[in-house]
Amino acid sequence: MAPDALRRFLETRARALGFDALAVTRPEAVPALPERLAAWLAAGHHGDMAWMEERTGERADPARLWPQVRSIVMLGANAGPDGDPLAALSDPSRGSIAVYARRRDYHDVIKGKLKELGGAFAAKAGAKVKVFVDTAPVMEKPLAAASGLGWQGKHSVLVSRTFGNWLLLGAIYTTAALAPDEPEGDRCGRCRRCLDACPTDALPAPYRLDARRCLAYLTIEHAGPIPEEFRAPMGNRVFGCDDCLAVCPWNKFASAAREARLAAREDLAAPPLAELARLDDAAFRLRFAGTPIKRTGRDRFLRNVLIAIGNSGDAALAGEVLRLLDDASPLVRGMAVWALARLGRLPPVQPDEQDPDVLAEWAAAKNPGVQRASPLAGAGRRPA
Ligand code: B12
Ligand code: SF4
Ligand code: SF4
Repeated sequence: MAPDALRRFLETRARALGFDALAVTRPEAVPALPERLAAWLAAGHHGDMAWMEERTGERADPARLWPQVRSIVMLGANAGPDGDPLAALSDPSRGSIAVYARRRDYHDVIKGKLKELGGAFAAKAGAKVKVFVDTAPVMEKPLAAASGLGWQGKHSVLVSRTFGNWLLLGAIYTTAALAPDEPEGDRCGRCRRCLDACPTDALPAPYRLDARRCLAYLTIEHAGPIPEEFRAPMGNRVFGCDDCLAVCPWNKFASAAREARLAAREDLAAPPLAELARLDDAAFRLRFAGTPIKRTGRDRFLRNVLIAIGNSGDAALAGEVLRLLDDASPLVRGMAVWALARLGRLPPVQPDEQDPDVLAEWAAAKNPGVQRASPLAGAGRRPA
């Protein structure tokens, strides 16, 4: 089949499968990637995402991941919100969940579609394909930018002129030779709204994200207690963060997700914190089945919920927290101590606690004047 006809075939199939954007690039399109990834890792900006340190050669160079790859088809699925994505932040009695997580897990949805598209394309083109979404050692944003799907904004996320900040990405590597599209130029100009909107100064400079300070990382990827300096700025964000995305002026052309399987679940827009604090393991799995939230596990999620309750200023929520002082998870017990202290409801008697991290929370709660050493003191802060 002629390359033009193959391209048309891809576009038609992709659209029918629910993808909203498609463009093609070459594996060697971004020669600066190994250097940029190495600099990010050397600065420690990946925090404890040790998996980012593995297979860096393959991540930064598609031809090392798969020597036969000749073209890369980048795909975008619009997951745009149908209202103000930050609305939940103004109600401290409720949890705020990132837009991408208020729906079915995009990994499952997009992976299925990519396999179907890739399979049909392979058969038509007589070529081989490999499909990736998120978890493989592939740098999806710079490849998408090179293909012209958008550009990497100063917050590092891909911004599209049509879909704003809300495209989720997937990639098809193929042995077929397809004509590459033109990259999209950077349209950020002098704007710096995303840098200024970040509640934790996680963007120390344009195009540089220090994940250790990012609430998306701290609430989703980070396994242990959240360092104290980030707990108050977290507000009621219980899973992920959209602040830098939501303030971008390019969202003015964005629309709500059209693909039914990526439609937002109403009950995940702003769930009451009191309800979330009552989730045991089984109830957590039932409530978040099929969503990205399920993957953090109940204990990490409750950690976030307790911080949000501590920040709510609502002493009526203290009863929900008191029960959790003897939860089986030290992570949950520790944040229960912090939340109660912040609400001014810490009981005078400390339970028979043995865990060193929880004991440290008790000590800090009883001696609020004593400054705790931050594992990140000064890390990635924007110069004043
Ligand atoms: C690790 C990861 C995270 C980490 C680190 C984020 C990061 N910025 O790297 C954490 C957990 C913090 C995270 C958060 C989020 N993530 Co994430 N994440 C990834 C993942 C798995 C890898 C990203 C990566 O390679 N990082 C390494 C760094 C070095 O690469 P980079 O960000 O492209 O960095 C570039 C800049 O530093 C740039 N650079 C350096 N200097 C200069 C100078 C100039 C002038 C320029 C132009 C560039 C430049 O060069 C680097 C390479 O291009 C991708 C999926 C994938 N496999 O690609 C999803 C992915 C990036 N995440 C995604 C999403 C949706 C999010 C969140 C919005 C989720 C949320 N709402 O909570 C937030 C956004 C936070 C933010 N501002 O980035 C989407 C983004 C979709 C899009 N439109 O871009 C992706 C692509 C997943 C997907 N398949 O859709 N994520
Ligand atoms: S908010 Fe401004 S600087 Fe940030 S990505 Fe959007 S246009 Fe670029
Ligand atoms: S996701 Fe939130 S915390 Fe992370 S860089 Fe964006 S605004 Fe900052």
